[in-house]
Amino acid sequence: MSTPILAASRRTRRTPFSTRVEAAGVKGYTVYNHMLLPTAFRSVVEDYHHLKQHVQVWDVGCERQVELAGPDAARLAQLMTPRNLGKVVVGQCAYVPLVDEAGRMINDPVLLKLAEDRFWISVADSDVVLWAKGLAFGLGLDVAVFEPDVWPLGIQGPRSDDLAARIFGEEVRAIRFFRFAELAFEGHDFVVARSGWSKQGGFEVYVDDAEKGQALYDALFAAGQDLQVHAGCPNLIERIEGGLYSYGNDMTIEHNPLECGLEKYCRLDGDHDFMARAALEKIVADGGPQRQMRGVTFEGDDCPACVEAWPLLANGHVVGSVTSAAYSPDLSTNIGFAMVDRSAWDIGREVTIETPAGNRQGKVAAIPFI
Ligand code: THG
Repeated sequence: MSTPILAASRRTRRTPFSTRVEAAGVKGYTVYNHMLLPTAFRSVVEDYHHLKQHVQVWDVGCERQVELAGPDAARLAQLMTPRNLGKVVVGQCAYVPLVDEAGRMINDPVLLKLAEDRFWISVADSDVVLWAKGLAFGLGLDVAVFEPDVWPLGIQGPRSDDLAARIFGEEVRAIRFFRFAELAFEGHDFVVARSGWSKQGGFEVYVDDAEKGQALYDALFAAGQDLQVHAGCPNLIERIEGGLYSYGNDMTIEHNPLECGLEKYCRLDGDHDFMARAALEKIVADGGPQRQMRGVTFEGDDCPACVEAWPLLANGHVVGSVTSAAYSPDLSTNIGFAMVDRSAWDIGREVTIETPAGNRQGKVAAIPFI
């Protein structure tokens, strides 16, 4: 059987960094927000060890921004999420489930409050800009909704503070988790946030000028030689260990945020006005979610990639499905995420997973694994 290739075209949009990523030896791409996202450089396992020890520069330009600007920007942002945005201040990021009127997950972005009347919604893989434009028009809101040319560039790993300080100065170290500051590099101000899709620490630079961003990319590599800086990307193993969910893989529009373990970001108290309120209140009144995201650990050889959900069984009955999985070198076991029915979701419950490489015995586990 031959491995099919994914053909590129204008629709699989490149980023200002794609040429550099290819020069660094990218081994594969996936498509995210109609844009290229690297999946491995040396190998997923080598990248994993390197990410946990050193520092990597990530082309996450596919984390597109949906900008809301104007007098009704704050009102529209709040309508889209059950998280109470009332306490979010300018200069702050917030992880916000976006949920529709039926309680369905639309996306799980990071929101940046740039000004009282201006936000960036840094989206996962679904077309939030179209939904937001429809809401703004349908409700007659006074707000501009568009996708600006902004490409996040990640600096991730335990040495990311040291590398970022060489480029942006020592003040970058003072940025707190999920806060951002505007810092200059070669005379251009970049939004620099302490955030990113790994648990190894780091920053995301919101590049709003392609040429300046390319100069920044090159400077990071030049400055980080002795730190063993390497091109990297979100790592499948590390993100499962750390409990970072992937919209489209682990959760979709078929799920509500309470099933996804995102209740911490859903406030039903408070008087903030969001469109999913009645739907989420009904789920709670009816006894809460009937299935929920869990970890699973399972034995056997390194598991194959989970490109289709795998059935999860308890006592011979299907009680859920595994949506992401990988072998964890640091935990010496296979780990994954699964949506599991209430009847089998207790931690430690013995389960069977039907992988394409055969059935595996495993256990329901808590998230995060590390
Ligand atoms: N950075 C930016 N945009 C993004 C992502 C990102 N868009 C797509 C995707 N990632 C969105 N998903 C997530 C999921 C988790 C987190 C960030 C984005 C995350 N969560 C923190 C954690 O789990 O530790 C919790 C944050 C909090 O409690 O507020 O960082 O990575 N720009």
